Parts: sequence; structure tokens; C-alpha cells
Amino acid sequence: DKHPLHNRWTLWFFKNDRHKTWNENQKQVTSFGFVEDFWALFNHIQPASKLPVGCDYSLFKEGINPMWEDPNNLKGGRWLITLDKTKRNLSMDSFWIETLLLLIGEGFDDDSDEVCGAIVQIRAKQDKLSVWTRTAVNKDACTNIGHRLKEALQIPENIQIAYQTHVDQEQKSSSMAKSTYVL
Ligand code: M7G
Repeated sequence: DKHPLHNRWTLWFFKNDRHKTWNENQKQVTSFGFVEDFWALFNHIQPASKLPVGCDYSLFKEGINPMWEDPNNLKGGRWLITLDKTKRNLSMDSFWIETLLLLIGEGFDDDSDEVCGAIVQIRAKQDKLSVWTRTAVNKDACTNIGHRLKEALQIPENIQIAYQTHVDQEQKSSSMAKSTYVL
């Protein structure tokens, strides 16, 4: 018998096609609810580090779109980890799998319900990994989730990670949205 996960999850793939809108470029790949199906999928797809620049993978709870506009994300935000290009091959794939296992394994104690999903983005300047949470004003939950993420990825204490709300991200005038929390 297969081993059920606590939640069902959907993998999304974003490919930057300039002739389409951002929404149209966001495609659902598949959904799964069992450990075995997760590994079958993960072992079947390109590692994040091999994706072309401009692509994203997103893994979100089934029913939550990886978009600010989803009702589950409207009041939320993200923990963001940036990786410069030289680290892509070294860390990106291990960071991504550790993040996925944290998500599907509900590794955030009582705050797993606050987690909506995670995204890995391959970009020319620096790659990005983020974990999206539901309620940005929930400082305790956000902080706990950030700590768990740092721990799972073995990010050294002296390297800071920042949390930004989606509202600040949407309304940003410069390239960087302000940070609501820093760990
Ligand atoms: P990005 O892909 O997160 O980062 O956002 P990048 O600048 O490193 O490529 C790029 C652009 O995609 C944003 O400025 C928005 O125009 C659009 N975009 C990103 N997200 C996450 C959303 C979203 O959730 N909803 C909508 N409508 N557009 C988005």
C-alpha cells in the first residue's frame, strides 16, 4: 500500500513566454497525495538547476494557485533565499529537495497550516527559493517557519533571510520589496 501524505500537493511549471501573460505561463503539471507518487514525479522531472533561465517550479497545496491573487495568498508573504549563479549547481537542487520534503512532511510543527507552498526560480542574476505563508501578520508562525527552513537548509546563523509580504512585493517601486521579518 502507498503511504498517504497529510495534504495533496500540485506541481506547477512557469515558462517565460513573452507572447503570453504571466498567468498563461503558469501551468499545472500534476497533483499527488502519496509519498511514492511524489518520488516518481520528482525523479522524472528535470532538476531545478537544469531549467532554462526564466523558469520556475512551484509546489503548492492542491487548490492554492501559486499567485498573489489566490485568496489563500492575499494576506500572505514569503521567506526568500537568493542564490548567486556560482551556487546554482552546488546548492540549488539540495535546497529545493529539502524544502519539498519539509513541505510534504509537514515539518513546521503546528504552523504547517500556515504554509501555502514553495517556489524555485532560475534567473540570470540570482536564483531564488521561497516559501509562501498564508498570514503575514502572524509573526510567531512566520518566524517559526523561517527558523525551520533555515535549519533544514543548514543556512549558517550569520546569513540572513528575509520575509516580504505579497502586497509589498506587488506594490514595489524599486527592485526590492521591504522586509517585514529578518532571521
Ligand atoms: P518574479 O518571477 O517573481 O521575479 O516576478 P523576477 O523579477 O525575478 O522574474 C516577475 C514578474 O512576474 C512580477 O513583476 C509580476 O509582473 C509577475 N508576477 C510574479 N508573481 C509572483 C505574480 C503573481 O502572483 N501574480 C501576478 N499577477 N503576477 C505576478
